[in-house]
Amino acid sequence: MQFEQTFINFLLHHQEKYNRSYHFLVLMDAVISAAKHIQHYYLTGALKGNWGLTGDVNVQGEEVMRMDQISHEIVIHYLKTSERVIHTVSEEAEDIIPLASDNGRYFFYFDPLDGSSNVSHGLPVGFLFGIAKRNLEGPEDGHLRAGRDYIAAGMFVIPTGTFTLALREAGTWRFHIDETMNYVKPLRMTLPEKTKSWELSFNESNRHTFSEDIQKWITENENKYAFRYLGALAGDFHRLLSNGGMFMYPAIINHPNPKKNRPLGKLRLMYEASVVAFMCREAGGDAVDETGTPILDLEPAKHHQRTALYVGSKPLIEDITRILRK
Ligand code: FDP
Repeated sequence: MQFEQTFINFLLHHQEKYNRSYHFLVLMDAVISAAKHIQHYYLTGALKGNWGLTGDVNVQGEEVMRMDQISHEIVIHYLKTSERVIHTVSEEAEDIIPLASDNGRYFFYFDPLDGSSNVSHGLPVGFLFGIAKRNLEGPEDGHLRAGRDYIAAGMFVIPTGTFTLALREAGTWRFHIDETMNYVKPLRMTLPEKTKSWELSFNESNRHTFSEDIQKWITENENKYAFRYLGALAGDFHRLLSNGGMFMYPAIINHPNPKKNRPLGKLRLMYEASVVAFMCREAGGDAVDETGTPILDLEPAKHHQRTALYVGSKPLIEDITRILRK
């Protein structure tokens, strides 16, 4: 028989080694429980009718999917029972949700089920989250944290059973779900330096809506790398962490219908871009926005703020940053 180290055992040792409190363990136990529940509902979704729409439209004007709603409720339930979260931001809720406002220790920013175009097909989607800690030295004002202040960020790729967690200054680690529904076998992820496996990932159908400089960069570089696009950030970023290269969701500024321009890009700063930027930095990579500013330095003014995103291997991010800062 072969046994692998479990995620909780890995984390216990991590907390012990760095002389950290048990509070983070309590929170991560809640996160794992939530992910397993989402996984279950997603796997049985086709049979139970969970892959469809609720009939409601959310604040962003998008049709709400049953799985979005179920996943949001699951995560909120477990965050509440952890009693460790001061407030949380969910992609599925218009307002910031206060939880353990007085005694909480963390801020939790999440997208419970990212990659909606994959849901009705049962293809990979993601549960992404970023965690920041309250000010322990003085009064806490509850301001929204920039990615550089996260202490951890992670993602579950559902239903593939993979979980990746980055811990501040302690690396990015990947786990796989086993037959007992435990996440096991920590593997440290480092972006490969060799360019042979690098891939480019972006929505090709948007290409002519990008800035001229970005279009030119793509034309000059596309033949050097393979091209992959799943349409769900967690899945695309999962490949990137193993193979290297760059995922991008640039600003849309040249759409033939100007009403469809998205000068701030599409992805959300707090629970999408900062999450993958944090994981990428811990794996040796980098991430910038449309102005070439590091994603992790962006201070959120609003909790659902959008940003353009270029994330991946350092040499490619440095190259694209030169173009973006021109
Ligand atoms: P989706 O809107 O399908 O939920 O969160 C936004 C996101 O998914 C990302 O997961 C994904 O990378 C991107 O949008 C896909 O957008 P396009 O369909 O415009 O390519």
